[in-house]
Amino acid sequence: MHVKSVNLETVCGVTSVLPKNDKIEIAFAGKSNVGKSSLINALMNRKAYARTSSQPGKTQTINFYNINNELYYVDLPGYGYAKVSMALKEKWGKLIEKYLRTSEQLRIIFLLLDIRHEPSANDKNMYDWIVHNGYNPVIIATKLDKINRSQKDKQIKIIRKALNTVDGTPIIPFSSVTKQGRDEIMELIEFTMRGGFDEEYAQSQVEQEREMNEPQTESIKEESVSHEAYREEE
Ligand SMILES: Nc1nc2c(ncn2[C@@H]2O[C@H](COP(=O)(O)OP(=O)(O)OP(=O)(O)O)[C@@H](O)[C@H]2O)c(=O)[nH]1
Ligand SMILES: [Mg+2]
Repeated sequence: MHVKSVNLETVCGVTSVLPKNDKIEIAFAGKSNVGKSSLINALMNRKAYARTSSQPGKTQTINFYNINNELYYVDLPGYGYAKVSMALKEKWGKLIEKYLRTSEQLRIIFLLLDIRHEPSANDKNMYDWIVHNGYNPVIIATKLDKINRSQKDKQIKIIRKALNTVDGTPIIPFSSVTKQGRDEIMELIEFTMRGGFDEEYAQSQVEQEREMNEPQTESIKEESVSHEAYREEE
């Protein structure tokens, strides 16, 4: 998708009325400071259109970014922000939940997790909520640039285990610094815009996961097969 226009169209605080949009919505959920606004900037090809901060609790409203008049990216306030009073936390929680429950255009909820850390109880609750409410869960493991390449698979396994992910849950490692993972996320968004985050996609994820868990010799065999195919094409 070529990004032609972006517009922060609606900003909702705890007392606002949520918009009734007529284009599909894609929401970004996750703990405060995990990188939701940074990911949205990367997807919009903008450096700082969505406000980011090294201080947790930057996004305190639900922000609807209209992209090309085709869809919305919905930036949610982060949960687990310690410096906010219990009363305000509760209000934010209610606002987020109200949005997730009542939006008629919401197609995917991306759940963002820091690739370096084991998911928290809040992350687990969010993941379970997504699954139980019939959404296809998609996890984005952020800040990939902060770990060594050799640690990646191990961290993904830790996340899978802690969340007890259902079959077909993709975990896409992403870095807003190197933009690694951006194309894969974009592909998924385009797939959703065409109307289908369907069984076929879920199945391809199950297969990918299985391949990852297969002993090394298998993947070497596969590599040589694809090499063959490549040669034939030449
Ligand atoms: N190294 C690195 N830093 C990142 C990455 N993504 C986000 N950050 C940094 O992490 C901090 C928080 O990023 P935000 O995008 O504001 O996080 P958020 O999830 O929107 O946070 P809230 O609005 O508080 O909920 C900022 O200092 C970002 O620059 C990443 O992939 N790699
Ligand atoms: Mg933010």
